[in-house]
Amino acid sequence: MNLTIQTNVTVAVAENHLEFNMRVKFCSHSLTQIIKHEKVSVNPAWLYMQKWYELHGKNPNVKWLLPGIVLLDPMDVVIDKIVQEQPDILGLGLYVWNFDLQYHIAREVKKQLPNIIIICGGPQLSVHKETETDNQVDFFINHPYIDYVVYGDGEKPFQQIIDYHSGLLSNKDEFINIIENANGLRKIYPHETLTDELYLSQSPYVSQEAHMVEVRDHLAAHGIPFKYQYWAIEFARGCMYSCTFCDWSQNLTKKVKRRTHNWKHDIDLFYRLNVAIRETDANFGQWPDDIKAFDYAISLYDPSRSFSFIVNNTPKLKKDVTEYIITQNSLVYDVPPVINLQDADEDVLKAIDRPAVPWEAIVKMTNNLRNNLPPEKFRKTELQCIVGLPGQTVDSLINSYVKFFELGLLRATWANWSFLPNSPAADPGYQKFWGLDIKEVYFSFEDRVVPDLELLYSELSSGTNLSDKFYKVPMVVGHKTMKMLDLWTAQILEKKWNELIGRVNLVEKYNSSQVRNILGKLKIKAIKEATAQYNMHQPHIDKHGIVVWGHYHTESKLIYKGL
Ligand code: B12
Ligand code: SF4
Repeated sequence: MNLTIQTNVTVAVAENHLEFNMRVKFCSHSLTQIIKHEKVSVNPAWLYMQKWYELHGKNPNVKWLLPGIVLLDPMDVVIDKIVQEQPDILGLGLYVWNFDLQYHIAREVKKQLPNIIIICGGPQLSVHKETETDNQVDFFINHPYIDYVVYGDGEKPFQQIIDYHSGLLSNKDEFINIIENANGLRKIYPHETLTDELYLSQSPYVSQEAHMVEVRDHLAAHGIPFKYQYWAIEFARGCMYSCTFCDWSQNLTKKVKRRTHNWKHDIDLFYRLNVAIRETDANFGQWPDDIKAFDYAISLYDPSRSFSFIVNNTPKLKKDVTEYIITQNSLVYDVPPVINLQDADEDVLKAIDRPAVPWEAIVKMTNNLRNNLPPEKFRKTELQCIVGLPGQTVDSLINSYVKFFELGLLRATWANWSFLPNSPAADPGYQKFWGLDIKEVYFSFEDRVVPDLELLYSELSSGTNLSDKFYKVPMVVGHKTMKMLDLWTAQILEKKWNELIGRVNLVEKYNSSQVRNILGKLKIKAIKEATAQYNMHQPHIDKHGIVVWGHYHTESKLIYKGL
């Protein structure tokens, strides 16, 4: 019996190899599932690569294997499954949250399939950079299992590499956006921004519906039902601004390129697929057509189905459009209104080169939201900010909380500043000016027992594979106006504030000077707690040069997910 199955499998693989002389696997690998978020974002890069290849590729016998969207299994299983699929080319997308895991996959797959061509692309790679501080000269010495790195737009270079290794491109003279591993040295090919009108005039989705159904059903069969699948959709690529913490388009261009095909066909397709969509755009709503697409999606919305189009990234300087989108998101889709601010302090906003929006415009928008939304929806409004930005202090954050309170808003989320190697802040002059302290920070996927903190630091820093338990993010953990202890204080203050607003209705009971007093008291408690934690972690941080971002409870030996 076993023998028969074995024989059939072998025959099937052999037939595939005859039919398809190039088997290509593309993995963007989101971590969302491991972190147990309910929503899983489906990165569309695989569809864009395939669509470009359909238009410009030379090999008619490419077999596109099922893309890796989410890490659905433990790492060894993920690797085994890729090896069993026997790809000729493996493309891996590297982001700040997964780069280490992607390197691990590449290394292990190459060991087992030595002839495979491994290509890495995505925003977390800066191998094309040639500044003296970037440490990229040795990239291929450190990562000998990678054959090519792609920077910037990936569609054309990916096609070129497939064609070259299919024997259908005689040389590499026309290569763009590629860095080749030339026996450990970097061979850097020129940069080009994608401007191909044919590609931009065609839907990247419509001709690939069958493959999308396959991926959707695969995710559903692996515990991600349709309603938790958020498929990313692109209307325009690029951002005209240069906020220093951000690396939109890997900072290679500030030009915005709009897709020109009829978006209605895309929306209809996602409606048929019955999955939610989200934009990949930086400033969705900048163009009147965006609003038409948003409204069209709303016209199709049926709360009993999984399709929706909740927009997150609104145009920075068009507050009327932002207000419209936030209002509709809340009224139609019943999600909390979200205002993306980064900070309320003008000096901080200047230090991060944020496009200037006068505070009065935020006040006006908030007043309109208050007037147009039912009170229970308005109360849920959330201000999205970043903690650890240059110019911030614990007191400046308290000022921001008070400013938010004066708007009638209590809920603020402060994301950490993930350090992105292609962001303007990566400039050595900027780093030096602000004294940025950048470290590899480890987050645990869940609260877990750690008998010995030193052992944990030592295992993580020596590269012991704990990737199913911890993930790593390079982060700004301090700078000249906010040291690491202040940053920890700020995060604990946030936690205490959230506990408080969950219990007490501050807006009804207090005025702003009373709220400032309350925050002052929370700050004293936060400093005490942060100092105790910091003192415990600091010797290990100093010894190993990394940080474990979790509150450690000495009695229970539990390390918590956050501070
Ligand atoms: C959707 C999205 C999310 C979702 C889902 C993320 C996820 N885990 O999957 C949510 C909202 C959860 C999210 C959160 C965060 N995100 Co986000 N997010 C995006 C967004 C808007 C769209 C991603 C996408 O689908 N892009 C579309 C594809 C086609 O573009 P692409 O991925 O860049 O791929 C192109 C090229 O890079 C290249 N390419 C990519 N991979 C490969 C592979 C190969 C082999 C080749 C040849 C080429 C290639 O070719 C593609 C086509 O040209 C991007 C911005 C953007 N427009 O890309 C930010 C972005 C990816 N996020 C970013 C960041 C920083 C974050 C956060 C860390 C923010 C924070 N501090 O909390 C968190 C981390 C979340 C986590 N731990 O998972 C950064 C990442 C930068 C980096 N160096 O990695 C981006 C670029 C935005 C930015 N500049 O700030 N994010
Ligand atoms: S944060 Fe937003 S506005 Fe600023 S550069 Fe990035 S995408 Fe553009």
